[in-house]
Amino acid sequence: MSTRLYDYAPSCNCYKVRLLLAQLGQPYQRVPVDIFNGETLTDEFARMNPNRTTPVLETEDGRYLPESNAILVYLASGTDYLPDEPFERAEVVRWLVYEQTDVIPTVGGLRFRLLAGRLTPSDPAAIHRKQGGEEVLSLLDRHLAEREFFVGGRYTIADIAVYGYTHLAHEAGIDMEPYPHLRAWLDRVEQQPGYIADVEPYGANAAPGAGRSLYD
Ligand SMILES: N[C@@H](CCC(=O)N[C@@H](CS)C(=O)NCC(=O)O)C(=O)O
Repeated sequence: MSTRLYDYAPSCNCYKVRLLLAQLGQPYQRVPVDIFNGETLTDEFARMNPNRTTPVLETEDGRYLPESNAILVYLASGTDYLPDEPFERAEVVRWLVYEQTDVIPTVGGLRFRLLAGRLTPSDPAAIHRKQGGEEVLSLLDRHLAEREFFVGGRYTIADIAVYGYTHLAHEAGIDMEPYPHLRAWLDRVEQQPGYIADVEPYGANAAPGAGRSLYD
């Protein structure tokens, strides 16, 4: 059996996994899941991931692994994308956690809600998420002022995880001009061997009330 990725093309959480798989040169079967067509709400999907989110990786031996950053750790183990040295490895985990707790709710959550017509830029909830996003991008910019990459001076899954949503922060209406170190790092990531950029636009069924998903 080949590795399978249960995947929603407009999701940057799914993109992070596609990016690493491309950079590893690892063959896999991509299984599209239309999350706004109720496809994560089935019993079959819940058996793979009771939390009903994409991405989910199905390993060659038939095990299911949800959570994008857990999938990055699994795929990167034993490669240059995940350091062996305990402190560096822990620093990678630090950024994987920060990406989930701080980058996604602000930059990622705002991008989705604006592009899918669930918020307008002047909504208080959008303004709140935008302020949070700007604080997050400032912190990332300060970290990168003295470093080429997030951990250990080289490209790792910490960079892949943070890149996922930050490279599309402009789609959340965030001006990237104040973050020169972050912009230089985005360019460095885009120069890495095997780099791909294949996030697709949200479909019409992502609009409120247009489809069936966890968000409706
Ligand atoms: N912490 C999870 C978040 C995954 C997540 O929220 N996925 C969204 C797409 S970005 C999803 O599949 N939602 C399912 C639905 O709305 O039905 C991860 O990093 O994998």
